[in-house]
Amino acid sequence: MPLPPRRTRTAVAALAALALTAGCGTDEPSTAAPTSSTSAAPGAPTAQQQQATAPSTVTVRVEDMTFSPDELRVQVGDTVTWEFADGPAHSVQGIGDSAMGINSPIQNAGSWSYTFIAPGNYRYLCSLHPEMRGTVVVEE
Ligand SMILES: [Cu+2]
Repeated sequence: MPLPPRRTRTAVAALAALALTAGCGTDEPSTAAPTSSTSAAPGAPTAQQQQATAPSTVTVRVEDMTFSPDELRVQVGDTVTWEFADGPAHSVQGIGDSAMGINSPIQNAGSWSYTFIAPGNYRYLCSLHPEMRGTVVVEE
């Protein structure tokens, strides 16, 4: 007895509306239009997009018991790759809540990458050698 038939009717109506909307969209040749308009007309209101540079990758060498460079500046969206090339094994371990995602395995060869998606100052150390420290400054 608890289920009123009204709910079902509403759901059916919503589904029908969705189907109608989808039908409208597929009728128009809308797939070709946006592609040609964006490539043909580099419009004026895209100043913010033009300012943003393409994401890049910056490399930090892990050797001689140091991170080199031990401080670097990147933009939001950039990736930092740590290249491990030392006898002893090291890790990259973020310091503090905002750097929790920086957490590489312990390794003495190969590389590990992290993409920074929020601005801020990220400090990190090697969990095996806490005197090994570095900073990544991520700018908007
Ligand atoms: Cu280390």
